Amino acid sequence: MVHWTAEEKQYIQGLWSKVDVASIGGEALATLLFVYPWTQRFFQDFGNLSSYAAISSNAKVKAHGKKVFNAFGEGVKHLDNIKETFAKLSELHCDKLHVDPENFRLLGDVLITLLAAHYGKEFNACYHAAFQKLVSVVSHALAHRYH
Ligand code: HEG
Repeated sequence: MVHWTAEEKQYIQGLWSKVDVASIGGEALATLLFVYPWTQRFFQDFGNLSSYAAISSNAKVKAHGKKVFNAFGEGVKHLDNIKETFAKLSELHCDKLHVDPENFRLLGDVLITLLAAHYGKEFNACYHAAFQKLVSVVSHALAHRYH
């Protein structure tokens, strides 16, 4: 099981409590779809994804980004239980959706970039390391069905 120090928990849960999940979630998914356009293949029924303007104003992208990062927030709440928290979602993404687990890592990196952009100096090396560990553990849990 992953061990979290009290400081890591504080960095992660403290910062996440301030995050506007709908906003950063929509932004993160939009960035993923724009910067790594091959990820668009999972969202072919989302309509117009032809430019950054189209992607970032797309209501389906916003709604899905919010959904994804609300689920991510469950992981933040249950740091000592991440594998179990994402067990059902791992089944969905691996068995049904066949999402390449590399994409979880990419989305995690996008999230960290956005947190750094939003929180500036507050998102220092300690926050960065704690969130890097978190996105890695969440990606691993989501990919668990592939292992
Ligand atoms: Mg996934 C559905 C969470 C990364 C593609 N994703 C979902 C759902 C959740 C979720 C909560 C809805 C499940 C349901 O309807 O029961 N996704 C989730 C997390 C993360 C993630 C927590 C990573 C942090 N997802 C992810 C990535 C891709 C992807 C990287 C593809 C690039 N997700 C995906 C697709 C669906 C979901 C295609 C189904 C969308 C639909 O309902 O049409």
